[in-house]
Amino acid sequence: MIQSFAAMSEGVRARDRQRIVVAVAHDENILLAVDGATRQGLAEPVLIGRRDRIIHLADKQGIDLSTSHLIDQPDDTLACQLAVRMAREGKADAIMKGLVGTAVLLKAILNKETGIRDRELLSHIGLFFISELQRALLVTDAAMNIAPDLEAKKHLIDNAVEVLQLLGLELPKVACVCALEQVNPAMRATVEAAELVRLNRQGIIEDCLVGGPLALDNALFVEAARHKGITDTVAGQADILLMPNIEAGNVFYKSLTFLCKSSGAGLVVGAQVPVIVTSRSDNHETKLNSMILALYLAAMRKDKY
Ligand code: COD
Repeated sequence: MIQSFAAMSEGVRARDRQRIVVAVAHDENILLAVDGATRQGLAEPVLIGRRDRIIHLADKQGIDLSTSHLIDQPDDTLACQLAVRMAREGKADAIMKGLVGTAVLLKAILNKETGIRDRELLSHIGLFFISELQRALLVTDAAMNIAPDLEAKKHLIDNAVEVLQLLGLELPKVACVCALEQVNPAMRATVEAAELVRLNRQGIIEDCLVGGPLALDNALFVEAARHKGITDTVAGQADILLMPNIEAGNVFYKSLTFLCKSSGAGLVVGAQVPVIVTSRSDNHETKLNSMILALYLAAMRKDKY
């Protein structure tokens, strides 16, 4: 399994330059992040948005746009639709959200006639390399599926497993994160966790080991699980944290990013190309990592399919 964003970046650089299309690109932070990726030889950017504003912001920051392709589209919704169309036509390998609400871009991606759905459900994954764990940790869903039911959770697991397999982990361990380790009918997440474990044992959820219900500490740390006498095969070894809902996923993602300063990336997966949906508050490193992860996954998918 690949062990860092630096290693992914090497992998991306070793291949033909891929295209990132930025929907609503007239934003200083986005242009700086894209410029970082371009200067590292990672991507060829297509910038869709207010052309005059993009040029003004680039001038202000000393950003060289000579290798970028600019498309003037002042309407945000149309800019998102164009980015999606480019991906559908094979003219873009990844999409990046610029100065536009996440839901506007996601709606363009989900559109039944003109969108780019690939798998049954699109979902958000956050990937972190955390030194205390000495392994990659994937968290889902922090930004797209608001209150996934059992069926949706099956798809969240499938999407997350595909990502870790593309990164080289054959049999990821999935922890269904809850507030405790026992099934409590008053806590829907614990009931669904037990059901997901059953579906995994029956072979309906494949290519991974599912455990739960597990509290966060027992999902991540062997010592914590041992201390409580938990025998779940995933306990202490989770590669994927399936969160009960978007609030839990989002709070955990942001705690890692802002409190722990972990090296992370965030993407929407399950579309024909990876979609980078970092928020304004994400730092430069998170934006760059997310581009690297998107391009690495796009390349691995091309090799696989
Ligand atoms: N994957 C595939 N299809 C989907 C998904 C999905 N994740 N979500 C909805 N669909 C399909 C539905 O089946 C339906 O056919 C169509 O899309 C419209 O469904 P709605 O009406 O439920 O969806 P929308 O368009 O109102 O909203 C979809 C969003 C993803 C925009 C919505 O779920 C949302 O706003 N999510 C939170 C996004 C957000 O604000 N994130 C920022 C927080 S960090």
